[in-house]
Formats: sequence, C-alpha cells, structure tokens
Amino acid sequence: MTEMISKAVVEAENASRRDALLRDYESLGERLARRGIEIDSIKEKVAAYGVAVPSWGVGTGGTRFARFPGLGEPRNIFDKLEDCGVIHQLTRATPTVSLHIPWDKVSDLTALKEKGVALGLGFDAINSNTFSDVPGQAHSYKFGSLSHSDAATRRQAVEHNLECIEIGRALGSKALTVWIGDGSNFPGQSNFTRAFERYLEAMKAVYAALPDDWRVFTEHKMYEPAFYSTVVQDWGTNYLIAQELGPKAFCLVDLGHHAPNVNIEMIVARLIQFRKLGGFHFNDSKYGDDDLDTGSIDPYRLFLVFNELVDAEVRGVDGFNPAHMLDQSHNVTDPIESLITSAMEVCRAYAQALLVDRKALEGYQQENDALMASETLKAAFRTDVEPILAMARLEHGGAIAPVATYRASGYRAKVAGERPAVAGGGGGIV
Ligand SMILES: [Mn+2]
Repeated sequence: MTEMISKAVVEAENASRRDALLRDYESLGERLARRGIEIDSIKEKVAAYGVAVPSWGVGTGGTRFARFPGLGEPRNIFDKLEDCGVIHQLTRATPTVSLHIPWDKVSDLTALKEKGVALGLGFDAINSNTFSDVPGQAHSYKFGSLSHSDAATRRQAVEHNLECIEIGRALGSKALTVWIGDGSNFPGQSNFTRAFERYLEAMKAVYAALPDDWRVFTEHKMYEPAFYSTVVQDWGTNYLIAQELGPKAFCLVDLGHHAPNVNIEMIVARLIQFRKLGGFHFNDSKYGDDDLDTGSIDPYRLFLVFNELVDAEVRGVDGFNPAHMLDQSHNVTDPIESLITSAMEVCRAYAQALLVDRKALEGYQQENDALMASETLKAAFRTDVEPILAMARLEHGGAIAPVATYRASGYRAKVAGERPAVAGGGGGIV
C-alpha cells in the first residue's frame, strides 16, 4: 500500500492530540449513555461509512468568468488519484473515486486500476460528459446531446455513454451517472415534449447496455448551462425517467441542483419511498448551483437529509443502497483541504442522524407535539460528535486532525515542485 503522507508525520500529529481525544471520547460516551446511546456502536457505523471523491474535485475549479489555478495541480488522473489517496489516508472516509470521462480517459486502464489498488482506492460511479465538446468530435453538443434534434448527434452521445460503461467495467465500477446540459435559452427554442421523448429513447439505448449488476443514475438540474429550460429539470422528471427505464435506473440528487429553499430532504424521502433514490452529489449552496463545500452553508439541511437516510436504514427499506459522492468546485481553497473537510462534514451529519431518538420522535409525531418533535432532531444536531469521528479515524490509521496533519506534511509544496503549473482545463461547475 502506497502511503502518500509519511506515517511518521501522521503518528507525531496524532500523538500530540491523543490524550485529549481519549478524555473527550469518554466524556461524550458518558453523556450519550444517559440518553441510552452506546457510543462505540455509533463509532463503528461511522467508521464503516464512505463517501466517494470526484476526480475533478482535486483540481482547482472555476466559474464561467475565470479560473485561478493553485500550486501543484494534478496533471492527469494518476496525479488526481494520488491526491485522493491523501484524502482517504487522513480521513479513512473516502475509499472510492468517481471518474469523469473524457477528462480522466487513459489508454492503459490496467495501470489505472493498479494505481487505485496501490492507494487503497476503488472506483465509484463513472460520469459521462456530453455537455462539452472534445477536439475532433464529429457532432457538437452546443444544442444538446441525448435529446438533440439531430439523430447522429444523439447516437454519438449514446456511444459515449456506452464507452463509459466499458471503461467502468474495466475498473470495477458498478454505476453510470448521466447528467446532460441539454435545454434551451429561449421560450419556443425547444419543444419540451419532443426533446424529452428523444432523451428517453436515447437513454433506453444506454440502459440496454448496462451490465446486470450495474445501476444508472440520472441527475436533474433546473438550470445551467441552459437558462430557460433543461430537459431533466427536477426530481419529478427524474423519477419519470427512472420509471420509464426500469429497475436498474435511479435518481441522483445533487444538493445544488434545486431552487433555493426547496425542501430537498422531502424529495429524498419521496424517492426512498418509491425505491428510486440512486444517490447523492453532496455540496452546498447559497444561491444556486454554487458547488460550495458540503456543510459550509447549511449543515442543518445536510443533517436533515441524513435524518431521512438513517430513518430508511433503521426501517430496513428493501433495496436501499444510495451512492454517496461529493461534487464540489474549489475555487479559493486547496482542493485537498476542502475535500477532507467535506468528507468529515458528511460523516458528521451521518453520526448526528444516528443519534436521533427515533422512538421519541415517532411518539411526538403521533401526538402532534410539533415543538418536541423539532427539539428531538435538534438535540441530535446540537451534539458535538467530533470525538466519535476522530476516534473512528484514529482507530483506522487516519488522522485525529486531518487538515492540520496535511499541512504539517508539506504535501502541497512537495507536489508543487514535481507538477509544473498548468493553465485552465478540467471542470468546475457540474
Ligand atoms: Mn453533480
């Protein structure tokens, strides 16, 4: 196993924090025991939890106005995997990487898979890209892809998705994520019904090529790059797609792809109820698809999403197995630090949701005690679960304080010396 950060650094950093952590963990354990919660069982669930890192997330993101590259940016997917290896080594919470084709396309897939194995990383859902053109492609996606008015362009987009499935198969992925930029900028530009019919027909061809043990996730987004309408605009349309395609098709919820104030946790509950929740792209937003760091703006909403997930887990919902992925654009931070922090925020929301007294909550719901129902959720959310997260990391070889340990390691300065500065490229807001 290749350790990207020297074990000596991790151990020295942990040694300086271990005694305080043991005391904090014991103290929290006592307080949770008073609430009838066994701290070790929560810690074990958190330790078993994993969220996938997006390969595009380790590069500096940008906006449609500009991109300001950081130091030591990964030059290719092999560099990206090394950065992902750092995140997993320190957090022990990101065991898989979600690739994006063509950004991560390589000629030697065996070498890529071996690199992942060496770093202790597997490959999560593979993402196709028909929202931008690559040099030399026959048909442009300027006016759409899977729903394009031209049959040859649609066919090209289908072929690309089939290629993604083949790449994913070679790497051990089990899912394809499809997000399209198709839509319109003017009323009248596109016939809503015909465009959706064409999309469904194209997606049926993609679906037909899925291996038996694969799933396909379709991702809705209300606007951008098309600003008047998008073909897959919301969870209702997304649900219709999953229904039309069949049992291997599921809806992917990107937290940023909704209008402000939309009740996302309720969408999650509905998709769980009707067995069509495929997974998440976690991020946070203030205004739209900001792709800000998960939990940085509204950690309570993230907790409420996890509250629905744990509720389904506790109820043992048949076939419940959503994929958890981060999808963020890091424009002003070191992407590794942002992804470390975001992975921990997701773990935190999960741990807090595990603390909800579900029996009491059910009672308050039954009695219509709105205030106490709300307080039951708040009691879990207000609990500082950091000692649980830190102990889970420590016991699995990670860092008690991942960002501090990363900074102490000098990793960024080291790769800055090895990786020459590059301009632009890669993806930002997806
Ligand atoms: Mn996304």
